[in-house]
Amino acid sequence: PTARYRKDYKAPSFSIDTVDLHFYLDDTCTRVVNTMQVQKRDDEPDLVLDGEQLQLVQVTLDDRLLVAEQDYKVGRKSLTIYNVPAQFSLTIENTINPSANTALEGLYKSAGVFCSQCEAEGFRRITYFLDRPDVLSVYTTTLYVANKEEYPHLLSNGNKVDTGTTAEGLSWVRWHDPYPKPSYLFAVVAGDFDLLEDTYTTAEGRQVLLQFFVDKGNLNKAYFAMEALKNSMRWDEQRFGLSYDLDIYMVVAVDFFNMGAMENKGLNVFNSKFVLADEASATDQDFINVEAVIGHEYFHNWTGNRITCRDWFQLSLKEGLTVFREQEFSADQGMRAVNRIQDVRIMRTHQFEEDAGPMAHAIRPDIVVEMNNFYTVTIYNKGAEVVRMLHTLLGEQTFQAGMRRYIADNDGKAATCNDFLQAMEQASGRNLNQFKRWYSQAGTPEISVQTDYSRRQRKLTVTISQASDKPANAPFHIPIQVELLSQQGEPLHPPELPVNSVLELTEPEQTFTFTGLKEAPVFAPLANFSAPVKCNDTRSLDELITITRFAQDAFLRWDAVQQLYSQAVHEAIAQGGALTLPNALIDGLKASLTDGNSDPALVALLLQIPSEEGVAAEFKYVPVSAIHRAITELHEALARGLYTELLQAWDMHWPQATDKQAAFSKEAIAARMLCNTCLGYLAAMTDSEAVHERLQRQFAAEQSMTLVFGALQAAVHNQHRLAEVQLAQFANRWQHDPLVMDKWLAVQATVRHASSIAKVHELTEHSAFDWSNPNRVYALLASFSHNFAQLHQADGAGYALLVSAIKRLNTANPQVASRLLSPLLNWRRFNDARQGLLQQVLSDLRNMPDLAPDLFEKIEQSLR
Ligand code: HT7
Ligand code: ZN
Repeated sequence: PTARYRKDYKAPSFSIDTVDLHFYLDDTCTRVVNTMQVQKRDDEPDLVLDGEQLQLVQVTLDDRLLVAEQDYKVGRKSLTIYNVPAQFSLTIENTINPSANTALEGLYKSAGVFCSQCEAEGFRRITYFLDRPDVLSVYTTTLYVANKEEYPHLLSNGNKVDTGTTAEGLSWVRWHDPYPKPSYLFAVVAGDFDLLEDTYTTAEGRQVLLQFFVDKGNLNKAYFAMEALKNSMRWDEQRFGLSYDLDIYMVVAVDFFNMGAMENKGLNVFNSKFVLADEASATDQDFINVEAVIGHEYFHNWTGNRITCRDWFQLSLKEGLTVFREQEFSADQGMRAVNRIQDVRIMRTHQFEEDAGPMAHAIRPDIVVEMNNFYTVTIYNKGAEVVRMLHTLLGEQTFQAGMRRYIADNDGKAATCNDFLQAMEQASGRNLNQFKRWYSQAGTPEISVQTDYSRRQRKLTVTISQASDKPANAPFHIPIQVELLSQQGEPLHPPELPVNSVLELTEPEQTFTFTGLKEAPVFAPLANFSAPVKCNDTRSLDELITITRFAQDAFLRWDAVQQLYSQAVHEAIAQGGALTLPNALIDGLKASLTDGNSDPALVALLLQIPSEEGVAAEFKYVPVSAIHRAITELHEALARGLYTELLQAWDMHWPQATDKQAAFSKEAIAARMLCNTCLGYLAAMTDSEAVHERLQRQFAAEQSMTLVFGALQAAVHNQHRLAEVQLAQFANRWQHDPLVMDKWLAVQATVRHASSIAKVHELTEHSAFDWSNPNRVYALLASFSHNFAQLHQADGAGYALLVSAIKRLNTANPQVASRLLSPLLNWRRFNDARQGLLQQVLSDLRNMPDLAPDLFEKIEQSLR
């Protein structure tokens, strides 16, 4: 495998203006006939097309059948046509084997359905092409099948323009997409589905037909996704002024899919877990995820499809911006603070970890071996944080003006991150030169804050400095939104505090002064997590308690409690002794639990302690067992210390949690969050009859998977005596539903106990598990890979388990194998024994014959 560099970008030597594709669908030998109108753009004599795993049949140029070796050459991953004219028509005929395609990239056949996945570089597994995002073409696609009954739905991008039957009796359907698009947005699907239809009229008056294609018998599980789609369409018109641009929008839900969903123009393909949901089988979080992913793919229609990426190094241009839009959509649906806190947790546990490891990359990377390895939390989530910082710096109005400018200047084009920044600069009149470093520098800056109050001058001096974990980094432009509180918790607005409360840190160290303060205030930086940075916290217990009680911003309140947990954990680890929690924290949590007026969702989040993985991310050298012990103690200390209040809160919120009239209200969702959180602690009190009774009652709440699964998880994770029987009952009830059984697999893989390794082994043999389905593999093995202390067991048993799965998937599905590998890469952060074990397993993997490039790239980076 060879590396590609961003600096080497060269515009394509040819354009392909139209593509006329004919697919003669067959399980093992699908024939593809591809006619392209090609134009030369410079003086390059030969046309070199990408192609992988294709059987070439013949090539015709302007009606002349070309001769192999004389007119063209077939390489391992290319087709070169010699000495082409300035303008010509090229027809390529090739065959592919969809049934043998277990990598789920290109055209594959799984569970009776033909389905394609072309992003990032899958189109080259369908036909020879300039498979790069800056070649935009208008596609016409005709699908032929022998048996119409087996494949009543033949779908592709754009509008259906014709149907018919050939002289040989093949049924066909033709699609035409009028919008020029890159090959990665191309899609075909053929299968038998149930179809849910609706319409949406855009603000411009266009009537759009909305269609959801789902597995037979699942229609009633598609209504929520349909509503989510209509909500997304309306929201994008209202908040961004963007309307849909075709007369039809199709979504197909399939069970075999490597990622969440794919935004193919007019024909989204979704992993069924992000479409299918009903109350009995899906949790509230599943519903929230469906809404978010439906929104995300829809929003790509503008940010990704109408304006696409010039090259794959610019991936965050579409993904970071679209995640930002998706996050804002979800927030505007009503639980802004809860969403924000959850997004921050993802950043801190996963993105900070990636940025500190061997695969660290900037949101616009400079070097890539396997593009599939770059669909990362950095490109997506940190990319969204960078867009959010721009939003914070410019404000909603100016940001939207920048968006309008970006769209006006780049519609129908393949753009770069710099094009986006330029539009923002032009709309705001601001110089974003320093801000641009967020695009080119990897790593997580750490800010340190020092305050100095002068009573005589009534003045607060705040010195903020920034340091980077990557020594070569130049200082970042960091927006720091702050709150100033009096000792009694009142908000303070000294004249020097900008109206938007955002301080801009641009130097390695900067001083800010605030006057007119008659007592020392509490200074709370990073409200709303205004920048993806770490904060070296030296605040006193009293200050943190003041913030937890009085800060206006919910994130700040939550974060202060997280600080208190973190301090307790770090002290216990440092001293090797028992973990103790400040009384003020316990008292505050008791008050929140029993206060009928506080938002139960936020109370639930306050009670969410850091994960082992999250704590590990705070250490340069990770003390695995000590972290495991401290987190166990923290969980038990809260369970014991809050026992009465947890029971009281569960009882107080149970009626709302089970209110059938308001099942989907924010209030009911919040109540269920808190009931589940309470039970998650209470189940640690294994001798309590009161807990036993509530665990049973909640597990029996059959109408709500949120409650049933919440009870199951509480019992299983706390190894409560009800666990085995509940697991058996659950499996018995849901064995026919693979998406629900994924939860059953995942909950067992995440038990924080040594037995989980044997359990996962055992479950790989269970009928609910299937090595060929990514959802099953993620549910069992990816879940296990985040069970931190078990993965890193001192004897290496956790590594062995994961590595045998990776070996098995290396050739079958490299994308999935590569995702499982990530938690093993950062071996330098562990003790000598673990370092040895990890280096050994990584070298074993490296020596495998046919090592996939996806794995090669990560292993090389890790061992270098
Ligand atoms: N743009 C898509 C990214 C993607 C993908 C999706 C499904 C299977 C393989 C894939 N490779 C890349 C999804 C998105 O961000 O919306
Ligand atoms: Zn996306």
